[in-house]
Amino acid sequence: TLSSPTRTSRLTTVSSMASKDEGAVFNLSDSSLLKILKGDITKWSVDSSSDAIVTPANERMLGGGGADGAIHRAAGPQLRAACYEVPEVRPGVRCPTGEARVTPGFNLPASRVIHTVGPIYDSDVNPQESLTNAYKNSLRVAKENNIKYIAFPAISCGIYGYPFDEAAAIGISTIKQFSNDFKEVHFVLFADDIFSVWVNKAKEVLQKA
Ligand code: AR6
Repeated sequence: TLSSPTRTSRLTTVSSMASKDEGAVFNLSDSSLLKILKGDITKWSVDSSSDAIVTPANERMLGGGGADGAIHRAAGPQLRAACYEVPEVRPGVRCPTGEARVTPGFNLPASRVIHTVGPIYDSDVNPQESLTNAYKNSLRVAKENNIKYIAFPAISCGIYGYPFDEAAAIGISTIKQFSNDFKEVHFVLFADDIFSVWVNKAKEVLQKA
């Protein structure tokens, strides 16, 4: 659950959702849930140490603005130092677009941070494929690290300019495809508009829990 002093985050099923509610739960498979929450991903925590948050990074992987900047600030300078240690695959590139890398979470409530790089919508040759790969590879790295609870932001939907509805379709359907290895996959979304797009897409693609 989210623990933020300034927000109340109540989970509810879609059937009883009212405007004051801030979360929705869906079945991904017989044994895994999707939770769509509104809030700040830097505050995300669950009652398990097999957990990770995903940061929407850039190829350099040394921090930036948006959610990635907030995650670096909350994790503390050790996160940047750990990123710096990730080997470059070519000059200035630690994590190519669509790939993922893992570090500890340091001062974050989450144990690990999975760094992934979504496409810049207007310049990527195949943004659909790159965004799908960012989700797939984040889940693959999570699985390799025995993570059972993972929280995603809306990758590429800020500075990188991906249209929300298309990004929600890719995010939710890719997660559904790879959900068997996880107990819960969460989306933690900052803004009302993105949150409603995601809940509506999940209603289209998934069964409510
Ligand atoms: N918690 C949850 N979501 C957030 C938070 C937060 N604390 N802060 C912002 N968002 P963006 P991108 C939302 O721009 O488009 C960075 O400079 C935000 O409203 O963070 O993938 C990186 O270093 C939006 O819906 O990521 C890269 O250079 C979503 O998170 C570049 O931005 C993603 O927006 C990546 O751009």
